[in-house]
Amino acid sequence: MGTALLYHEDMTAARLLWDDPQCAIETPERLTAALERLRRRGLERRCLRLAAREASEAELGLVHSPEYVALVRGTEALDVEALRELSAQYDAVYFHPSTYHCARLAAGAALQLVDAVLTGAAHNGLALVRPPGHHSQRAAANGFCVFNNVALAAKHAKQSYGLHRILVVDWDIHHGQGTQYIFEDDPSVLYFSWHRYEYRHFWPFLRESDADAVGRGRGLGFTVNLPWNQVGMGNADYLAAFLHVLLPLAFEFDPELVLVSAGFDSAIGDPEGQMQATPECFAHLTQLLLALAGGRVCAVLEGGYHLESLAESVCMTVQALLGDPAPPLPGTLVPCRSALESIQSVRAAQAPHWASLQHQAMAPAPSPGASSLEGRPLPLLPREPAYKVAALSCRPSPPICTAVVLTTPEATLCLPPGVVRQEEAAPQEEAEAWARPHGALAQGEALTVLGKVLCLVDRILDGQVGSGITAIPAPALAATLDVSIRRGLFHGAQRLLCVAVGQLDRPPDLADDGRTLWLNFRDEQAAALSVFHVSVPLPGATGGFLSCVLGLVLPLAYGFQPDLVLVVLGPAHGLQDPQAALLVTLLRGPAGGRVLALVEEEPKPQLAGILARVLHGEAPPSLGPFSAASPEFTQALGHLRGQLEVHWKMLQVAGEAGDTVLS
Ligand code: X5A
Ligand code: ZN
Repeated sequence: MGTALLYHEDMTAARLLWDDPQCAIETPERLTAALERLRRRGLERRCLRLAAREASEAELGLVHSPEYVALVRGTEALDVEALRELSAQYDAVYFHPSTYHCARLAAGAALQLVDAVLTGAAHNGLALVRPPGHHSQRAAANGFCVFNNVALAAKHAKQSYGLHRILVVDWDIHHGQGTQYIFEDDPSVLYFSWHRYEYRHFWPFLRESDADAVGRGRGLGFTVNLPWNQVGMGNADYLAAFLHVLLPLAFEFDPELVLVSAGFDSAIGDPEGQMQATPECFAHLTQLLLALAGGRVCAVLEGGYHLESLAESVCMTVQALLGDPAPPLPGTLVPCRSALESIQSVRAAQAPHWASLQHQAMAPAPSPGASSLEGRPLPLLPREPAYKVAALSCRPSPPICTAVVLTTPEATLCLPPGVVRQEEAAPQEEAEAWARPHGALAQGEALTVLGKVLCLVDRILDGQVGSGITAIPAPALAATLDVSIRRGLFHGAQRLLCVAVGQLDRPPDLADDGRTLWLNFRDEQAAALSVFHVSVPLPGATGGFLSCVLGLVLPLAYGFQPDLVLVVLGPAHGLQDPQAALLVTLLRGPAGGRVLALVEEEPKPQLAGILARVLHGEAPPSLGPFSAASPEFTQALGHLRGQLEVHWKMLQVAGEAGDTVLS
């Protein structure tokens, strides 16, 4: 088990044999650069290496017409002049005598990757292939693509494994119109694509790339297009697209498999995309997708033409597939106006088809002066200097072990390898000093646990341990949390996010100075008591839980950029195990994986084990059938977001506040 990496050297054979500026960027070096970097980073040897095989003609027939396959087969025997003539019949395509072999290997690699993941030989994986696939259609090559590798993989998963719900995420910067055409009337394949569009002034200049193309017939609502109408989209824009468009629909869809058309021309430096997202962004996107489909994510390379940016982004994707924590996103995260307009338009176009977008009446956002919250400036990181592609340094991989503090024997928890027991503790006198204000911690087991927790907080902040879980006797939970927050701040955390679920009070004498952000889910009215103190009602339905997590918790968490996240499951937290697992999984993103979970050791001692596994990079289980949030809940949440979005820009879902009301 682990991450599969598919490749075959023969795929470097095809290359452009004549002068054609449009096609010149699709080179063999794209593959060698990516593979080289994976080797240099020690990532290749952590993967399960599989050699690609050729797809059979019968397999190609899952998507392509026999005549088209025969035509491509025929190119093996053509001379350069004939190749050039045939290529000219398609838009942005070149053929080489090796193209047929390469394209069959590319398709075969995608099929084999699906086989590896669906047979359980691997958890997830990446196929490094060329030619790419997502522009290819039933009987046409297009945009460097010959066979549609990802569409073939989806058809294969349906046909050979009987899957009913497959999500295709196309993060390449071009619209995969080929994939869209192949599945536009098929409700078993949800196709999401974002793409440079510029109001149809960018290749492939199609009307059907816009947000109002939503599929047809039974497939209505299963095509999701997010057109970018400006260049320069960055990490905040991509993240907002995932949190506010893709992920709500994806969780509602509940896929059995996720296929990624993983093009990296959407990354900074790419001559085609002209976007600004940094390589780390792809680690976050991958990590977010791993929360779906039990982590069965198959990424297949599409575009990506800036070799340095491509190589680095591929490494980030593989690291995330391997379960490593994602490096924090550089810079402040504020989506741009144009991105928000695009997000708003696709949400409006999809709202009739998805329960998770309904009743999202957007309360007019208060103008800064009208906000009930003080206009306190946010302690955000200074803007970082412009990203220098050439100056990327070799990053050592961080220590990623997860430590647990338990009073019960871990045998009952089936902890995976790599999860260690935290034995080291702060000296007794020190623990006593920190415990002093709290009677509940004065002695015995609670004090022993506290000594270990103090040490664990330090070790996470120092990077010696990736993350941790502590099971605490119920009477000591609130006090241990209070001390953990103080210890984190004392030990150098600049910003500490606390997500408290259940009846837990914010420590009363905690300064509201922007160093802590306190988010509490409890049986109460939604309320923003300050910019850094937010209370949300406990959602009953899975839909309500998801809109809280995707629409509120993660935008706040990513906007806050904490050094440490404390997740506390307290009295009457009401979360089912899969919900708790999902919350903890997703909170790894904003803090470089530095999460400390505090749970009550009773009544569910096995919860600590479940959380240990997800903190260690295992995929959370599915939430089960989707149930829509009540309109009242959605409205309360929307109101809260309206109050907070003036300060927390990642909450925004519309370009022009309040000018659209979805019903
Ligand atoms: C796979 C891919 C791009 C074609 C661009 C043509 N194709 N101008 O990125
Ligand atoms: Zn592309």
